[in-house]
Amino acid sequence: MTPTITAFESSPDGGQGLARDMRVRWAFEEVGQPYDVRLVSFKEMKEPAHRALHPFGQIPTYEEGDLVLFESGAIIFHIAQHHGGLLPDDANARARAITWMFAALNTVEPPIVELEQVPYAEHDKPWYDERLPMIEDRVRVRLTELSSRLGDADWLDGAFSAGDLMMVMVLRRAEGTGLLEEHPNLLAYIARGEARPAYRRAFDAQRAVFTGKSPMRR
Ligand SMILES: N[C@@H](CCC(=O)N[C@@H](CS)C(=O)NCC(=O)O)C(=O)O
Repeated sequence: MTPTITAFESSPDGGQGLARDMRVRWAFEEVGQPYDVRLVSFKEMKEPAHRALHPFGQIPTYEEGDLVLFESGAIIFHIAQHHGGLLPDDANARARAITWMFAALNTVEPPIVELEQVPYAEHDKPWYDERLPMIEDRVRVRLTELSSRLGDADWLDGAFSAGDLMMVMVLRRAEGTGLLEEHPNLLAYIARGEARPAYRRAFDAQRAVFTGKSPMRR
């Protein structure tokens, strides 16, 4: 059965691959699993029919037969568990790759998302000028730590895994802040991820939604 995911009908980033369906699309492309996409408007995301799939009224969701999932991490983990190519066979290496998925989502992504949100949500608040550099520093610390661990390796733990897929996607959200530029190895890491044919196919498919060329538009 072909799984169906949900994605923005109209994305705030205009199709730059930042909306979180991009991660799921990339995972599908890496493992060679075809998928369908149902586009949802912001209004539809908050309506009961979508909330039945996603309690927080967000994208992406995943439907396959009776199974409904939300949270990009859970969806990618599910895809990786059921297909070869995203998690190593060796049990310990597999556990470490899963650890990197969690690290991307729980440790690296939160300060980056905060840095994204503060400028538009709090720019008119009296604390803004003090708070912004504090959040930048939090991101800087995480990037420095990650950069130090990555060193001159291609990927975080041996071969490319779902952990790298998630980390590259999370780091991409920091593009434009100037903070990634402090770590040439992280820039090269992101570029390696973006150069993967599966990434390109996923990016082009998401972008096509916004250029009106998507065959999957509904
Ligand atoms: N932790 C969730 C975050 C999902 C999320 O923030 N989705 C965004 C799009 S990238 C969304 O639906 N935003 C609209 C909203 O929250 O109203 C995941 O990883 O799937």
